[in-house]
Amino acid sequence: MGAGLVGIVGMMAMLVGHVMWQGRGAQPGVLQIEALTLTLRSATTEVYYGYQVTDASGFFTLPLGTLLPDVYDWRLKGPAYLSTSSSFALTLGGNNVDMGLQRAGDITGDNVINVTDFAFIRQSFGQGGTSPLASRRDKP
Ligand SMILES: [Ca+2]
Repeated sequence: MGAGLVGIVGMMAMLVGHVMWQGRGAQPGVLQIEALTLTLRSATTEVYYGYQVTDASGFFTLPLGTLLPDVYDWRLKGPAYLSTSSSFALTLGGNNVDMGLQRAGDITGDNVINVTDFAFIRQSFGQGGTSPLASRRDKP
């Protein structure tokens, strides 16, 4: 590997995202550790990054490989949360993007909170911390 290529590899882009999971307590806190999926899309490129995990402070770090500097739309979805989206200008090196509050309540994962989600939450009411997602897994 030539010295020039080493320099280019060293300048790959990295995304450091930050979110706040609604209803999961303050940061840092173990309840802020949660999975998410992320899609980045520019005018010419779309990349899906499945299953990233935030740390106790709501941060996740994602090496972006060969993505080139451009303006990218992002869409983030947690397992029981409404999706959020916005855009940022990607540069080589580190890119800090605050992706904000992730609103809870989408138990079914269809990106809508409605009576079906409420039915799953109702099944878990008073069960001492059992996740509504656990109730959902028991159903077809
Ligand atoms: Ca839903």
